Amino acid sequence: MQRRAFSLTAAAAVFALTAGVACAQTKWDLASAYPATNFHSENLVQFASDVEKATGGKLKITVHSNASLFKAPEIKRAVQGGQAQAGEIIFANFQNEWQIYGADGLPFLADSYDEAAKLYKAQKPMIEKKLAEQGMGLLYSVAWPPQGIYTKKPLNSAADLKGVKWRAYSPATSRIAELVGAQPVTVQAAELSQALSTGIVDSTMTSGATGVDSKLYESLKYYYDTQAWLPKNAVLVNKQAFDALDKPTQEAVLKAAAAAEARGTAASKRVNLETLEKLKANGMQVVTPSAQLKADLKKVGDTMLKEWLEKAGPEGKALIDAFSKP
Ligand code: PCA
Repeated sequence: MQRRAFSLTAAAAVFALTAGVACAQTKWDLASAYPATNFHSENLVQFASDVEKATGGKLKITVHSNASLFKAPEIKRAVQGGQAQAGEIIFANFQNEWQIYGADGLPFLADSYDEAAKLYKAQKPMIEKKLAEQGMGLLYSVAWPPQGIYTKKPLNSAADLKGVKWRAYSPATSRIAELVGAQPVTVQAAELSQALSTGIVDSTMTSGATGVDSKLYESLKYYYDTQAWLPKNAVLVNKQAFDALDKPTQEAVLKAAAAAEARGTAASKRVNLETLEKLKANGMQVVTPSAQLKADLKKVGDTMLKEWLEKAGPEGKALIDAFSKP
């Protein structure tokens, strides 16, 4: 009798233990650099909630937006080192590390949503391979809306940009400034409003989305809708953290990521239209660039593509060939 009671207790204990393991929750931190109300950030929160739901709470991802956990340029390294299990970066920030990361930050190489999607298709296998070598995986990627120029004064040609204090967020946006004779100052989105209000910068090239996020209409007057390129954000995962998940959880993450990529891309297109209207409603002049300004910027783009190809070597050529295939 006593023996039987013991074995029942033991069985209960084993059961409790297994159930405990099965219900154990894994917690991930996901670092992001843009404000909580930005469409990328909202998409991340939805992604996290989809994963939590699909896994019955087994994987809980906490999104830390607005560079609250790591600053934009630090996020990639943090994910690589496992200080954050996941994080959202903008590829164009890492062009100096590897030129292929910067391809979608080049002016007029891919300047519409369709072209951006095509460029992504060509970049993706190369980027996935590089990230794997760096101990990371690519969960999904979403393009920002097309990039235009914000200024205080009207722009008839690129010559009007001489000497302006130009806020850059990437090596390519700095290079544009150099080529037009502006003074580049690198400032990430989280500090953009402050840099403008303190007069550290008085122009930038970014999307309508960031224009609204950072209330650029409070300091700047014009938005030149140049639609020059659509840089991509990407959500990266630490490979070890991903590999530690059980198979069904991994599958749930990948499924939610695919949904987030499609949802985020649709949101980007919607936000592109909405934010230009919001800029106007807040008194900003949204202007179609003059033929001269367009021609000047096209020349900047041509120079930058040539420079990029020189630095990127055979890999760069392979990417452009894959992208240019009909
Ligand atoms: N907004 C981000 C990157 C591209 C964009 O549209 C920024 O300005 O930092």
